[in-house]
Order: sequence, then C-alpha cells, then structure tokens
Amino acid sequence: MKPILVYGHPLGSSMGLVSALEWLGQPYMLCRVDMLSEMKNNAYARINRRLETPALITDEGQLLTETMAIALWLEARDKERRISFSPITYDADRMHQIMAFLNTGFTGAFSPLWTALEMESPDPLTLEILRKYGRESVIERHDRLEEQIGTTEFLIGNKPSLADAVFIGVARWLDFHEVENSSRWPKIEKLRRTLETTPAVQFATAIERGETPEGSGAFHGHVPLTQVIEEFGKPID
Ligand SMILES: N[C@@H](CCC(=O)N[C@@H](CS)C(=O)NCC(=O)O)C(=O)O
Repeated sequence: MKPILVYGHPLGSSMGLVSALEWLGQPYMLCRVDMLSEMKNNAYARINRRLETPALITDEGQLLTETMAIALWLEARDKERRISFSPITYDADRMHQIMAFLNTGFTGAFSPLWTALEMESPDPLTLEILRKYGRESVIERHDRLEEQIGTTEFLIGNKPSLADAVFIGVARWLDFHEVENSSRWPKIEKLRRTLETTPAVQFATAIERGETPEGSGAFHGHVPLTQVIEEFGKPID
C-alpha cells in the first residue's frame, strides 16, 4: 500500500512533511484532520494518544507518530538522496542537527503562544505572561537559527532537504502570532521566501487550504479520517 500522511490543518507543522513527500516524489496519500475539532476526541486517540498531528501510516500499515520519526522514515527510503544526504557524511549529520533544533526548541518556543490562544476562559495576567514568555522565546530561537544558516540556498547545501521541510511547516507561525517582523532575520526570511516559491511548498499550502492543486504526480489522493481510524487505529484500553 501507499503510505498515508495524516496532516493537521489549519497551520499544522505537517505542511512541511507534505512538501517533503512532494520533493521525494514517491507515491503517497494524505489524510486531512481538522485539529480544532476532529483531533480532540477518543476516535483520533486511536491514531495518536497525544492528540497531535502528524502521523504516518507506513506502506506496511504500521502507525508512526512524531515528526522526527516520520522524517527519518522518509530519509531511509530516499535512496536517490532527493531530500537527504548520504549517511556518514557531515551534510547528513548537520541535517539531523538542524532538524532536531527545529523540532525541539524552535517549535517548542511557540507553545506558550498556542496555549494563550487556545485557553477558553483565560485570566488577563496568565495571558500576558504566556504571551511575553512565548514572544521572547520565539525571538531567541530565531536568533539562534539565524546564526546557524550559512551561505547556501537551502539549510544544507543547494537543494531542499528534510531540514527545510521541518522549518517551513513552522516558519509561518511567526506571522500568525504577530511576534515580530520577519525581516529582523534576513537569512531566515530569504530561506522562507525561497522555499515558498518551490512547487512542493505551494502544493502543500494549497492542500492545506483545501484546494486540489496539481502536484508532482506522487500524490494519490486523500483517505477519509474515519477510514484511516477504522483500518489502522489502535484499540484504546
Ligand atoms: N512532538 C510532536 C509535536 C506535534 C505537534 O505539536 N503537533 C501540533 C500541530 S503542529 C498539534 O497537533 N497540536 C495539538 C493541538 O493543536 O491541539 C511532533 O513533532 O510530531
């Protein structure tokens, strides 16, 4: 079977993995999840007990969660090294280093801002603290990412890799939460604009908007969430 990426909208980090699948060019399917409604229930817990996207149903029908695990699953199957680098090279090591930085501190810095946004009846002081802490954390992590970007077109070298995929899924949160003007970090800004012009990222953002764009040909359609849960979900004790 074709692997199925379960992606979240709106603004899910999984948009980056959809871009990676397009760059990779191997057949895949998608399953769309509304994170504000469809993900918050026991049915979705059969896919991921932590009620998060992304998730992957592998070509063997196994369930895999966590962005890093899914990215490494893709890397292992990227024999032509379209979105990764030969193992035991410094480029491969650096790609892992930057992916880990992006998936931990960089992504996590936005958590207080998401928490503030999603609180149902927040008291003003808690909101203020969350927003201040979140904003400072996001700015600091952007400073640290800016330092790590060299002179190459993409994060590692001159082709988009899994590191760029992990980055682009999260990069737009800066604007969404109105943290700071992106021009404060010229290298990050340039990278983001470069990635946004790639057909893969344009495809992934159009998919996220609910459109039916022309892709690379690797995308083989959506599978309804109910079907994915029924066929591949794990029983909940
Ligand atoms: N450690 C997980 C985190 C995944 C995560 O936080 N996903 C977000 C969407 S980007 C989510 O599902 N959040 C729960 C929510 O929005 O309620 C990973 O890297 O895959």
